[in-house]
Amino acid sequence: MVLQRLFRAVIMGPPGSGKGTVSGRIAKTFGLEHISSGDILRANINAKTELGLLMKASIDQGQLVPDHVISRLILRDLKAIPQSSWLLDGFPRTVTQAEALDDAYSVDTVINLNVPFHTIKERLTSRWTHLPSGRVYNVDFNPPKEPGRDDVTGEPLVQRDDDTPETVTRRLKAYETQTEPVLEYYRSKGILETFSGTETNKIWPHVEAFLHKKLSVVNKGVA
Ligand code: G5P
Ligand code: MG
Repeated sequence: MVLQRLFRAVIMGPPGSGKGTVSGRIAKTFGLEHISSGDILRANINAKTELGLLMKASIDQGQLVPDHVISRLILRDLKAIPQSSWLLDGFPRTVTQAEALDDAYSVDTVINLNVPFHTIKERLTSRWTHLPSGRVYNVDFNPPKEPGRDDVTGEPLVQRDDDTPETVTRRLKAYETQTEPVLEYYRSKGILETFSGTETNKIWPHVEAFLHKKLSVVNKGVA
């Protein structure tokens, strides 16, 4: 679908709910630029930047990094792509971050993946990630063509340091206390759309149909 005006979306959901997986499909189908705060932070850790080294301990322990750090990072990246339609994955994660985003941009829609916590815990311990691209695999759900290697580059896959059972529990707790209030924030603005289920392949057709409808309205508004 060719967009006639810029479209700005956010995808939310607990750790492991499939934000990265669904974002990849949205980016491919609708041409939105996928910006993942977690991928950006991990790229900094991998490149051993000052910021990456400072944030690594919090991330490995399943805690959120400070609002001002992540807001500055993401808003700077968005400023660099003024002519792109985008999908933010993992940001905002607190009401303070949502307010910082609102001050700079008007968000068209927020997709919320509502997946039960017990489903998530199993997934994360069998996730493999290609760090440079953020592509994710799962031993059962979407295994790589060659074990341990990224399908596109052939480079090695790694397990994230924060995917241990203890850290996953802490990440889910942080989600409940700090991120769930953001759902209410967007619900009260009338732009939250929730998709519930336990399987990405069953959730995806609903997300796709919703975005087709939403984007055709956006395009009509311009025509
Ligand atoms: P991230 O990187 O944003 P999380 O914790 O929000 O991390 P995560 O873990 O990346 O989210 P996801 O993107 O929601 O999960 O899920 P995914 O990767 O697509 O899917 C998870 C696994 O399940 C994969 O292996 C996938 O293949 C598999 N899968 C998908 N669907 C199915 C299915 O239907 N069935 C099965 N069996 N498997 C499936 O943030 C990381 C850290 O960075 C910091 C924080 O410390 C955070 O903990 N951070 C921030 N801190 C403050 N503010 C922010 N805005 C921050 N952003 C990041
Ligand atoms: Mg992710």
